[in-house]
Formats: sequence, C-alpha cells, structure tokens
Amino acid sequence: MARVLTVGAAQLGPIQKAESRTSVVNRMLALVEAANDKGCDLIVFTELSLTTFFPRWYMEDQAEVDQWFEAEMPGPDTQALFDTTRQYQMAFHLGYAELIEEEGELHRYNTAILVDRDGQIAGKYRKVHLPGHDEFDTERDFQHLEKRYFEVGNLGFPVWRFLDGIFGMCICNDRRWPETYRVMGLQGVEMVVLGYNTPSTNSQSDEAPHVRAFHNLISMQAGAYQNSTWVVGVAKAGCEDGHDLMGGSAIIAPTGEVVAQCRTLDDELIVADCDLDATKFGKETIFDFARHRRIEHYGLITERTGVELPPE
Ligand code: ING
Repeated sequence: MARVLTVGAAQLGPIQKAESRTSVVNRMLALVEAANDKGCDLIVFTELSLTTFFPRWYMEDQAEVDQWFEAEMPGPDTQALFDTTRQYQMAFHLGYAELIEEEGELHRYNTAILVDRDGQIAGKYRKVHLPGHDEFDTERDFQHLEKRYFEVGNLGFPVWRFLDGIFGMCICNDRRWPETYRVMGLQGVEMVVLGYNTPSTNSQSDEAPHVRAFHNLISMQAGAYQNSTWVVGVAKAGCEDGHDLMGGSAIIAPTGEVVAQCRTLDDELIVADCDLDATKFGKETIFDFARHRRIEHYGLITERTGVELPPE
C-alpha cells in the first residue's frame, strides 16, 4: 500500500523591511497557484514567512517590535491564504511570529502551524532552540536577537495525525539538534516540516558559505535517516536590506536522500511525491527502536553539557 502525498516546498526570496504583508501574501498565493497546478496536497512555507527576518534588528520600543507579530491567525492579512488553500483542498504549513494573550499575560513565540485541507489549524509548534542573544552584541557583524524577542517554545515537539500520516514540526535552529528529530521519531513521525531563515555568513567567524550549506543539509538528512522520516526544509532566502540569507530548501526522503532542492534565492516551488509508507522499512529494520535501541545501556545521560569524567 502507498500513502503518497504530493508536497510543495515553497521557498520565499527576500522580504525587505519595507515590504507589506499584503505584498508577501500575494507572493505566497502565487506559489499556492503553482502548487495547485502541480496537484500538491500540501504546501510548506518557511519560518517567519510574513515578514523580514526582524531579529537581525535591535529594537527597544515594544510597539516597534510587535509590528512584526500576528495577534490573530488567520488575521486580515492571512485570511486569503486560508481561503485559497481551502478552495484547492490543499493543506499548508506556515511560520510566523505569534503574539498571544494567555492567562492575562502577553506572550511572543516563533511559531509554526499545520492547517488541514479545510482551513482548520490542526497543529501548532513554538520554536524551542532560540539561537543568538538578547542584548546588542558589538562583537557581531550583525545581530541575531531571537532570545530578545521570543520566549522559548512551551509545546514540546508534538506530532499529529494529519493527511493520513504522522506529522511533526520544528523551526530553523531546531533542525541542528538531533534531539528534535528523535523526540518526534520516538512518536513515529513520518514527515517533519520546517522553515528556516539562516544568514549566509556567520556573524562571529569567517566560516565559508559552503560550510553553512553543508551543515544545513547534513542536519536535515541525518534527522531524516536516523528517524526514518521525510523532512521538508524551506528557506527564506536572498538579500534582505543588505543581509544575505541562504537558500537550499530541500525535500529529503526517509533514506536521507535529497529528492528535490531549490536552485535559486527567490520565490521558488519544488515538488515531490512523498510516500509516507517509505518510512516503514527504516522503522521496521535498522531504526526499529523497540528491538535495537538500548537506552538502559547508554550509561549516564546527563542534562548538563558533557559528563563528569571518572578521576584518573
Ligand atoms: N537561524 C540560524 C539557524 O540556526 C544559526 C541561526 C545559523 C545558528 C548557523 C547557528 C549556526 O539556521 C535561525 N533563525 O535559527
């Protein structure tokens, strides 16, 4: 039996600070049209899809910060996305900055949602691994202030029954941490969808760009292979107000093979037929956790970095 989904990875090119959400959503709707023309069941958008990557800017005024957040989902700017995808019976993934009042307090998260074919939000994830720093760092070539603007995600790494499969999400830096995929792998995940906004250069070193592209793929390919799951990683790419973001959006099979990859730094749709049953072989052989994984024999697993070595 095959459970084949036609999946579109909808990379976005740069979004300038001055670009309106309406303009961005119109670009996204063009990608939805292209995805519909190719028969996509699902379209995956990127991290912080609706705005420029604003954590690169140091801001002190909360109202200035909050202009980058969505207080409603769907809201006036995003309703067209929900309406059009529902019309096409196409599910979608969307990353955005979430402003929400919970128990009388305002909270701000780097968030992603899964929306089903009928336009209903089926799952929500909030970014756990927030890279960067929370105060202006004079040592860096550019700022990365996610720790300043977002709270750490408080939803864990859940999975959902979605599109006749088991789906999970993560966001950007999460994809670099093996725990991210394993927590979902232990729940039987069959497709992990994620967005990323990754600077092409390292603000703290002269790391060559090809190394960054290598780390991007190896992180996602390893996560896919070691948990026998599809991984769809979608970039916001290109030059935003003078700051370059890498592309490389990819659809990765449970074997770890890249089956499709974007070639530009612009709005670009790549499509692949993803058989969710292709995850079974790995889960039932090499990565059959029940038969082969021996956590009780792994020795001390500390929550701290590193382990106290026994005295000489
Ligand atoms: N961006 C980058 C990412 O994890 C980064 C930040 C790049 C951290 C390279 C470490 C190394 O892809 C976001 N938004 O997390």
